[in-house]
Amino acid sequence: MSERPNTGISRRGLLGATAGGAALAGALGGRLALGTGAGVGALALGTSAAVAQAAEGFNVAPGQLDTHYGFWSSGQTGEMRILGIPSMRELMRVPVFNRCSATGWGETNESVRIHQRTMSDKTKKLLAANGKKVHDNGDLHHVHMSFTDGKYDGKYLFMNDKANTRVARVRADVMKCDAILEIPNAKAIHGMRPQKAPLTKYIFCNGEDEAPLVNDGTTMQDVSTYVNIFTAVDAEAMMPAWQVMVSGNLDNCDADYEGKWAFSTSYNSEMGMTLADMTAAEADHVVVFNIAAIEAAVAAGEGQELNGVRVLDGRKEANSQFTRYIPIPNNPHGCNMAPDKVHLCIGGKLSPTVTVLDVTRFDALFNDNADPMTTIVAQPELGLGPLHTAFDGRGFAYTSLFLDSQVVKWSIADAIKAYAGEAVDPIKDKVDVQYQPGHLKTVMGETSEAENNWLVCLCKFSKDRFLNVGPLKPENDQLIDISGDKMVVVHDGPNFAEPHDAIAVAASKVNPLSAWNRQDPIWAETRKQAEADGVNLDDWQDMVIRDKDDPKKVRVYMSSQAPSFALESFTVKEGDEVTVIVTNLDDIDDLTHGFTMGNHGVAMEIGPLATASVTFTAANAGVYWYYCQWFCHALHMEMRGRMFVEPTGA
Ligand code: CUK
Ligand code: CUA
Ligand code: CA
Repeated sequence: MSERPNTGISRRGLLGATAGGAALAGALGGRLALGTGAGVGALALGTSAAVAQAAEGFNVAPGQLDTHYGFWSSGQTGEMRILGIPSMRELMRVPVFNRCSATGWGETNESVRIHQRTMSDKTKKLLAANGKKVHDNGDLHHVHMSFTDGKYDGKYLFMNDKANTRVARVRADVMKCDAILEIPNAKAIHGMRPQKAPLTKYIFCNGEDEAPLVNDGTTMQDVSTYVNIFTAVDAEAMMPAWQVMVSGNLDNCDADYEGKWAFSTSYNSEMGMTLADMTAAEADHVVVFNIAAIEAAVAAGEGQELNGVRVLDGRKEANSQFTRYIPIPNNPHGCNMAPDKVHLCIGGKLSPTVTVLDVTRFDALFNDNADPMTTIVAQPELGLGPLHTAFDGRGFAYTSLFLDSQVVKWSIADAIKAYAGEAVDPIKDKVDVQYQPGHLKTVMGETSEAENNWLVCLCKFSKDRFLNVGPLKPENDQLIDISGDKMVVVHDGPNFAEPHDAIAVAASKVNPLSAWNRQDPIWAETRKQAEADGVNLDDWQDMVIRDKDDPKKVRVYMSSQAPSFALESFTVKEGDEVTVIVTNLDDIDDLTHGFTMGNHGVAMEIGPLATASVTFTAANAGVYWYYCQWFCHALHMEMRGRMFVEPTGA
């Protein structure tokens, strides 16, 4: 292990030097006492023997496999990443909201259809006006797996795009995105969680940004017309199921283990438009959504229909049975349901506390109009900038302290005792992390099957932890051994912009295919077109077809078997709209081909037994080589052919 300082010596100095630290410290406005610093140094130091022992467990030798999948968000990169845990090796990148040069995602017809399938007409028009097929950026903060009975079921992964108000689904059998939904009415989907029980019927989606409900420019200067929208998306159909207007904005969310509630934090209960206004109140709140009441109202046709979605009014003044508001200090952020199925932990961010809510008391909020404060069972003071909380299977919680650059381990039971007046310290350990942690995740910790082995801590700053690569530095995803009494940081993992969140899933829950099923629905439309053209995609066949109705359109069908394409060449005319459809007939493990058309900006992946297609406009007359860009065979370089583009009028 290197001798990087792991003590608190330079931590506060570094903190002051960061943009994030400075901004937050400023926002704090001296409201907080620095009460937690003193005991930290003694708690934080793991012995080097413990480090060595823990590091041993994290080492996955060549040829050995990780015990867990990690599914990582990538923030503004827009993709989902798969890492192995505990090795922290990156295993795969799955493009979702981004344009991918390797796979052609965002450009292949299959991916463009997935992007466009559920877009509103207005969005399509906007995109057409921009001359763009899809938004090819995204800000992917949260990845979560589908549940059955509070456990991961290995079926889907869901993720948000804060930048373009979207949610997407990745099929866990092939690890490809199969649906992207742009959510109407809401703005900036941030917090996003699948329903945990009885199964994932809904994806709960927080709208973070306020806007007029009918956002057509007529009232945009009048903040009193702004609302925030909570959306439930039907997880199978990937269409909006219903929406609820709320007071205040929405940040992070989670759901309970009975399927009764969803809950969301709000940092802007003030409905402020400036930093000063957004931090003005001493307390903001958590909104509790009553799913049965909402479903009944939707079935009864209450509320209004807007852009194809039923919208109910759950704002405070509406006094509905849809929502309740629980006061939480102060600009809260994280929202994490414990695997004990009872306790919901809310990170205070500007407050040094985590507020613990007992969700079994939520019935009384709706049935008896109970005082919301009666649901609060603990409020331990843990340190500065508590953001997110993770859980193990032993009743311990682990909270990231952004400003302190630490993870604090605490006992939920002891925090409850302390809140009731007993003289117990809920804090069991603190460890320094490098630096400024956001989300942190235990293995299976957001399910009822939480494990006690690893904690992944996603740090926003890496600063001096890696070789300097210029002004833009990687983030630092750290692996922490939590199996003993003391937490031990055992691995630093540089990662590109910008993982916010991750989940860790036992390998036994995830069983992807090694080759595609030839009938896969992703290329169903391509298959339909092939049938209409009289082409059998399942054969070693090649065909060039000029569309009968639109003679500018040419479809080129070819299969591939290492090391050749069925077509050595094909001929089109200048300006033709050319669609190349390639089927990979190789079913050998890991035998992916590619199709790159020279000087046309076109490249795509064709996995074993997959069909993929891409459409482009043939450039000026001449010969253009296409080639397979995925190294597939000793004669891979020879896997190429020519496109002859004839001059117009030839
Ligand atoms: S948020 Cu980024 S650290 Cu988008 Cu879940 Cu808290
Ligand atoms: Cu096929 Cu390289
Ligand atoms: Ca606030």
